[in-house]
Amino acid sequence: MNVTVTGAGGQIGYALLFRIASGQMFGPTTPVNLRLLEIPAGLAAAAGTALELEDCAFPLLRDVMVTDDPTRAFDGVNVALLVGSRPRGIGEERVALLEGNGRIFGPHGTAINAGAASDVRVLVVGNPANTNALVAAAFAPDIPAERFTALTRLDHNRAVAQLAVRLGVHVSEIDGLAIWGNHSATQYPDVFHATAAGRPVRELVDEDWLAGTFIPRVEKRGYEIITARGASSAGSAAEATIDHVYDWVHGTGSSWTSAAIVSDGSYGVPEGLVCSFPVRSVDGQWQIVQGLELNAFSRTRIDASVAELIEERDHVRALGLL
Ligand code: NAX
Repeated sequence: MNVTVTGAGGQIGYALLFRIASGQMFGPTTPVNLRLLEIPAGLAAAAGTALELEDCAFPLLRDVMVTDDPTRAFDGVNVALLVGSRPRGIGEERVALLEGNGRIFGPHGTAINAGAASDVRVLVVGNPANTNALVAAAFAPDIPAERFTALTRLDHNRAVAQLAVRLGVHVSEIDGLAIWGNHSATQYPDVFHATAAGRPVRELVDEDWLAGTFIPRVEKRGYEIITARGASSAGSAAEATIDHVYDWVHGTGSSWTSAAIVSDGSYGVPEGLVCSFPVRSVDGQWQIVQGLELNAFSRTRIDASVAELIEERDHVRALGLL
């Protein structure tokens, strides 16, 4: 398995690479080659991580390449984890952020299109993740768009954890939760189809708690982490990245999870947007869970997040990135 990690010298890269090399992403029998892509300023950090990877003597790790050349990094790639992105500057307009990231995800899409293996799967972690995935897919016209996804599994895992605490159950007893929309402050964690130890969650919580406590806590958890540790989420982001790819490759069984995938128009989300949905992974492909009834509480919030995605899409389109 050829795995490329962009932004490999950053903090998520550091938390992620060892887990991949140890077998957590593909299981205990699949050897991996790692390609660490960085910009020149990040190469030294990535090279240092490569030394440590060597020192782990992982039985499954075959080869480690460190490079600042996207063409080399994505040649033959099976799984591309696009973590490196340009952070938002202080006071920077959203459109400038989208443009700056377009200059990263456009060329990465082009390099993936040119060199990736025919079964390539792409997961965008770098923010704004949904729209970065849209741009990368647009620059890779020969690769089916559904191979481009963005990470909302961290939001999903955070929501599961918060709900479990509130209801006094273990996280493994929460089922049927979903994140809808954008990986941003407009995301909507939906508990209306969830169960906790087999009981419908909607009978155990009220809308005041959902609107006033649960949803804001999940949406703002990233800020809570930054305030607490003085740096943004890294270990939990890496774990969610592992979870997303593991489920994509191995399947989810009957239960579902959350991932931002290309919309097919389900639930009124415009076709082509990269939007988070409740999803199952079946035969190596994400499928949107169908037939869920959405009440007014959910519909309003999903529509607001989708409106933000449409706005981002229109910005990158105006910039000539789509
Ligand atoms: P860091 O700043 O620690 O690392 C980013 C790395 O990317 C740097 O080493 C930088 O040199 C590299 N980089 C920049 N441009 C690059 C390019 N064109 N090619 C290759 N590498 C490049 O950030 P980190 O904490 O690792 O976070 C990475 C991204 O994940 C950020 O955009 C962050 O906002 C995003 N996150 C997304 C999450 C999600 O759930 N989707 C959650 C965690 C995280 O906030």
